[in-house]
Amino acid sequence: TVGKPVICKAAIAWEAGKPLVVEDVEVGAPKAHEVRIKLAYTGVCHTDAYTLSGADPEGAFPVVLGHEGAGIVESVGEGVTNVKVGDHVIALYTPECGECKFCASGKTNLCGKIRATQGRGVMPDGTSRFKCVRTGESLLHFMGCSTFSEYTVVADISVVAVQPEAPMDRTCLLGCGITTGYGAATITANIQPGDNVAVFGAGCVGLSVVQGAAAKLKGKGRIFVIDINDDKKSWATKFGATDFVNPTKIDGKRIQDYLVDVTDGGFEWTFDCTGNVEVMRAALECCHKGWGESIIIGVAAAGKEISTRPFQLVTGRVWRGCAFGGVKGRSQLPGLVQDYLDGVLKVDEFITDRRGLSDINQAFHDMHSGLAVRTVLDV
Ligand code: NAD
Ligand code: AHE
Ligand code: ZN
Ligand code: ZN
Repeated sequence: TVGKPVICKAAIAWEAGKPLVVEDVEVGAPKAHEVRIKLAYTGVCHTDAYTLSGADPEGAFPVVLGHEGAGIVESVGEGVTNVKVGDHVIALYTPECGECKFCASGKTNLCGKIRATQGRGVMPDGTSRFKCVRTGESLLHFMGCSTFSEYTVVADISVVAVQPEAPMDRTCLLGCGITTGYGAATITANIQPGDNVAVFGAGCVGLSVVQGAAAKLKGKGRIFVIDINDDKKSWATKFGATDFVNPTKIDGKRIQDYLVDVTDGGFEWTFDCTGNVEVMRAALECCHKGWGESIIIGVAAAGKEISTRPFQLVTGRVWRGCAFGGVKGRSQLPGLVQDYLDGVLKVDEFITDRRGLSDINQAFHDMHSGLAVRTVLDV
């Protein structure tokens, strides 16, 4: 197939708010500095649902969604040196070129090299590698990954080779949810033993923050999980939370006031893993006066804005955020895969269901109903 298009199945999002349709697509051959991946497995992240819902200001249709995928390199374009045919790889929605202003700064994982084209749903040369066989229409890429397809094409800086002994039905989840939360706790934040931590939202991302925070606290300090779904209590405990609060069951008190009261002043670290701007405010306002930091991970809908009294910051609280946990994909993801192989990082425990690509709409349904932490799709 090298140098030729392949025809395969992909789940196409034709319109915002409509179910995906699994049908034949043509996936073009990789051009210079591009890599075609035969995907093995993909997770379904809340951000896929967010963009599908129409709430993403960058969302455009028709598109092949998905950004939490692992697979095998099927072919490479001219000039690709970082991966070769047969490598087991994870797609990176946060690429790492190593050369742009962002990468060279050493201060951030937000590579800028292809961000503009990625946001427009096209490859770095401004064109798409996806075409619908039935209609002949060109389809957009998503977050530089498009993993809801048997084959995809990504930029070479958007892919990392990982240990082939690591099972891809697990490592796909390192493509977003687990890395995002674990990285936020272990790389973006500077959690010390004895600190108190609050995690709002116990999905894959929030539970991964809990896992990372527990690793940093080494048994000293508390980890509160705040979720409106009581079923998440046992999940939170499993990953190391010490306390669980359902904010709808605290006698009408504001959650931030309740939490400040029960922690003698609030938290050293709080994390929003919901995408709800009211929750983000509460997460900031339950930080400890003088030093508490709140980290926004959740993605909010178009038009939503955060607010608080500036006094909250004047009195020493810090508001920040991160993408992909602050993790540099090509430099740091193999290390996380090794942690998984060494039994240090829990991954299997996040998988609540396994399905085929043809069942993808059920995976979205189970996410919205609160049943799923992660459904892994066998692509
Ligand atoms: P998820 O749907 O699996 O989990 C969200 C959890 O939040 C659920 O348990 C839900 O019950 C809970 N929740 C919803 N509203 C709440 C509220 N008002 N108070 C408390 N809990 C509430 O989602 P996920 O895949 O874990 O993703 C979480 C968020 O992180 C999403 O907004 C997603 O788009 C975002 N995200 C951001 C990044 C990043 O790099 N910044 C990466 C991945 C995901
Ligand atoms: N497109 C949205 C923002 C979406 C967003 O914030 N995406 C996160 C990753 S979510 C993964 O599940 C991210 O990486 N952001 C940094 C970036 O450069 O996109 C919007 O509001 O326009
Ligand atoms: Zn994601
Ligand atoms: Zn870069």
